Amino acid sequence: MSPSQSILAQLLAATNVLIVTHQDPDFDAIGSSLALYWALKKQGKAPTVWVPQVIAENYDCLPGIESRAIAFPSDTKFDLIVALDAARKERIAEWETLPNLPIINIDHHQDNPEYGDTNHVVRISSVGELLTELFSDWKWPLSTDIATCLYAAIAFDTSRFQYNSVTPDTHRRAASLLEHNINHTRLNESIFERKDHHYFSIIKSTCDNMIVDHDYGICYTKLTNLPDTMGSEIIDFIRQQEGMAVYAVFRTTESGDVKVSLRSKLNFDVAAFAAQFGGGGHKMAAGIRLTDISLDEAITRVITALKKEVK
Ligand SMILES: [Mn+2]
Repeated sequence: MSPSQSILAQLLAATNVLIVTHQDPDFDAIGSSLALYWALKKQGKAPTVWVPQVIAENYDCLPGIESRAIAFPSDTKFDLIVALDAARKERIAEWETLPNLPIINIDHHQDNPEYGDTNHVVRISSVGELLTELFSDWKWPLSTDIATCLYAAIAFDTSRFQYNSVTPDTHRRAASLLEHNINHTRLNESIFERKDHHYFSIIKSTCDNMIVDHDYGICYTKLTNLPDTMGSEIIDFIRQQEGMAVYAVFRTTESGDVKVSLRSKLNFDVAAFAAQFGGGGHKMAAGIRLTDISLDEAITRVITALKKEVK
């Protein structure tokens, strides 16, 4: 049986389905979770989306966001867990709390070790796009709510359809979502254009600390107080600098670690590069976490290694 049909059979056999996603969830994580929530409800199931973290106000554009469980719903006896957009089991928010049940792992990170009991890991723009394909495979009808959540997930993970993960099928699937009377203009505005004063002060620090190395084609910056949810926004901001091969954002975390976000524009494989520091991700987008190191030491180590690789 294909993973798609096996997942369908398990979902149809279950009643109480627990939907989980990665820590510091983004619009692909939450949008996909809520899309599956609405789709399962349509099938007569009792799904629960568990997001044990504070999420920003602009997520209120996603229908069903208020129905998520914040505390673990320990009074429900679940049949099945579906993990969405979580590259590793340890990336699932509060994964130690999960009951011992079969896990269906639906993801699009190329370094996903297939930790689930059933795995559907596909190289595709977003989990939102992957679910759009699965629902169509299963002949599950869409609704405005489902389509809104899926569209938000795809628009976010492709940064409004600009990444090279976007294929003709991505647009065909997004088009099928637009058939369901969704307000994509308002959705995009809510996802991308509700920045506050704090955002612009971070942009200012980003510019003040930015190094553009034309000899190596490396552009990077450092930040000390960047909220986790803004990681991708800052790297997307600096990648607008022309003529670079690799972009990096170095930042300290609350626990004192240093997180490095990497993006590639030419053919440089940042996932392979990140692996030498224990990091991972996609060819064009990857990350590293370094412990017991200062921000400036981390920059020296990573940039020195990067210079050896890019040339
Ligand atoms: Mn994703």
